[in-house]
Amino acid sequence: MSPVYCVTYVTGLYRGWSPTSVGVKYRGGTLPPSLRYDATGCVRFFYGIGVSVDRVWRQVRLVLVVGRGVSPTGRSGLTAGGTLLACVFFLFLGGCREDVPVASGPVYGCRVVGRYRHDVGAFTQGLVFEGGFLYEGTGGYGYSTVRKVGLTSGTVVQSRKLADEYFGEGIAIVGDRIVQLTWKAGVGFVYDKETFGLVKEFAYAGEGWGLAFDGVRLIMSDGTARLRFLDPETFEEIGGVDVHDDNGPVADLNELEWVEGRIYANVWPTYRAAIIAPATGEVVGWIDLSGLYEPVGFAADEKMPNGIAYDAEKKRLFVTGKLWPSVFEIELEKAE
Ligand SMILES: [Ca+2]
Repeated sequence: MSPVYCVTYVTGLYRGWSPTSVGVKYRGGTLPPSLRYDATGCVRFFYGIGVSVDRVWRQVRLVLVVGRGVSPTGRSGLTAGGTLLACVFFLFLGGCREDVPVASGPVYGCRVVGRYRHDVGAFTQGLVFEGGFLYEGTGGYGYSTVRKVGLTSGTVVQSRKLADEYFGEGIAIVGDRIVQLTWKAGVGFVYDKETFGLVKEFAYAGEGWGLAFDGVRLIMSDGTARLRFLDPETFEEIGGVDVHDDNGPVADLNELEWVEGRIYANVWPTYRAAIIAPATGEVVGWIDLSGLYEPVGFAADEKMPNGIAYDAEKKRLFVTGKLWPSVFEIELEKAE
């Protein structure tokens, strides 16, 4: 069969795993100009190199697409039934942003002092440590969970799946409850920490990204340079701070952690975490997390670290990433 050259739209394949639209251009066949594949869409075989336009992340990517399917009618080409086995390899990932320019504050390196197993199916969007366990919020439409994980075993000892329409984001522990944001739904969830039973829902404006608790207030990021403070009982907005360094606003603040009076924030999509003074929003330092782990085959904007948890009792700092196989315990080193 002739090679099929695909121009693809791969929205959601690597962030949310939602059904993927694929536009196909091909040689000499009778296939329709596009197909939508999920569990039912199928071609018998195709491969190609195409451009993936990611409208969610506003990026353009060059991708190699390889697919093989089984036609229930025996016809070649696209069929309504059958199965599709497709692999999408991200060869070149364009449109990525430059790393955040750093002009203010010291830059800390990090030294790995521990490594623990992490579920490679966990698209980490929130990470908290308490009582020997990591609590994790994971994302992806149809895959989002809140879970409790043994640190040393990596075993998921408790888990609750979100409804398919929710993309789970940051989590925080407030007393005997776990609070979880969702990305675009404007809905947050409050669970009983012991039973994972749903206690209540709450609403907020805009997107939900990261979440942390400073002992008094919830701190919430939404992809901008603004951190909002929420009342942990009513979830009303009670303040906020604009995060900035010498270059101006520092946007795309993602997963958050409260560490000894500072807010640590993964900055998406970079290898750096900002250390933020909560009263002023000033970035007082950066953590260089590059080199911890380099996933192969991940979208360039999804392979960075995301997930910081702090063990306040033993003063241990844990970092992982979306779908990473490990959680790293790190110590900061003054690098510059
Ligand atoms: Ca965290």
